[in-house]
Amino acid sequence: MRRIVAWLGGVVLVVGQAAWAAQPEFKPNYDESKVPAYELPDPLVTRDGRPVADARTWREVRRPEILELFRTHVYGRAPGRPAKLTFDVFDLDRAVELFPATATRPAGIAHVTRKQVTIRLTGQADGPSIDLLMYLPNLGRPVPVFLLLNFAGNHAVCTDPGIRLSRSWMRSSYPGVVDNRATEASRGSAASRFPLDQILARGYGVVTAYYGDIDPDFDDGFKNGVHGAFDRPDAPRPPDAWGSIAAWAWGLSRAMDYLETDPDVDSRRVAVLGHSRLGKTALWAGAQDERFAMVISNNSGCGGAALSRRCFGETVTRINQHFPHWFCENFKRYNDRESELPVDQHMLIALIAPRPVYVASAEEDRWADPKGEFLSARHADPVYRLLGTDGMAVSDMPELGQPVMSTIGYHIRPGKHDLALYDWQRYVDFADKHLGKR
Ligand code: GTR
Repeated sequence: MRRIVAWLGGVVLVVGQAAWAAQPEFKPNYDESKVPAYELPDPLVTRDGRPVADARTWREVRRPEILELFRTHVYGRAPGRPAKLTFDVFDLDRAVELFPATATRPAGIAHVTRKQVTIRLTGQADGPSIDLLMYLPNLGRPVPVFLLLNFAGNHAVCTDPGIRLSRSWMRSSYPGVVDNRATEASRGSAASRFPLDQILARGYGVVTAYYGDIDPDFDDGFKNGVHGAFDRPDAPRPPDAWGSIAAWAWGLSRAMDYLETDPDVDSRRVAVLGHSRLGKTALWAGAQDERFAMVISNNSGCGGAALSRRCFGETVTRINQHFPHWFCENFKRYNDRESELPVDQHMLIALIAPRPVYVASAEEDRWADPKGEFLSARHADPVYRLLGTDGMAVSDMPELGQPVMSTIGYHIRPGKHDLALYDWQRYVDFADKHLGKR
């Protein structure tokens, strides 16, 4: 674990695992004229220089090649589906009164289904597990859902006392968290990010899990969480071993393993979504796991939708220094050498093609580089078009509050880094358009 120990005239001294290192204080660039000139790797040219001119070459050669590059150089390599995965539905209530009826609310939405499921990753009661919380509209048929990890525990998404209080490690700075454990006082603390009534009234379910169930978000040398359970303790950690983002993404695939078994869910219409570091996670999960029919990145920034080569706001160096556990060790080779990366983040978006993908930015979230987020969506367009979709309908960044709803969707809204009601409303519009007819 690195710790800041002293400031000396703009130089931060940090204690690393083995040695002292001096790093200059990080000053983000927010000046468009100082963005370095850069050339992006072409998603439609193979590593050995062959053009990719048809869907088959994309599918059989270039897509696997790009996936492998992201595994090796950026996020690291996760194991597959564990052999002994089990699902325990420990709560099912088909008449939860989350939303008392009002004159304006559509009939039938007052009572919804709440379901909670423990996914045991090693099949053993004392092994790592993920608790899923599900709210589903009672429509008498399997419903499409939004699947997202949350930052503060399932019990934080609304005040429903039926939600199991998380027992996992949690950041003590969160409301109602004491000594890194949730208390009753933390119920509903993240409700603004979960406008459940609006989403369910439009016919979609919400499925969520606490990301710390999968891997606690601090640098512990990969001892806790799923790394501790699935890595070989005796072998040295390879430079392409999975970091925390890869672990969280892997956890989303395990949630999908469960959803495929649930008759209340239309598992062919699952949109995976995430905010910020969990937006990076949703993109990587959706890129790898084609069971996700739609992928949504909310303010995901560096290592998510934003192009690394622009070095605007948060950079590869800064993210690797500040969050040394998020990516694989190899990614650190590209600190201040973004131009040497064999990929950039437009290729992550391209891996999702031809499935609908939506990238969203916030005007004041300059740290995440809104323009870089737009551009990577834009530069995935040739792959989407090669695969027969309309790609991204615009070439220039749209104005605030002017959502683009082509197969590659995008918006930038006024305001701060957050998952806001406006964002959710656009995601439901996008799902109506692109998932509705399946
Ligand atoms: C920041 C980090 C971003 C973003 C954000 C979040 O500190 O620099 O990359 O992930 O956290 O997840 O809220």
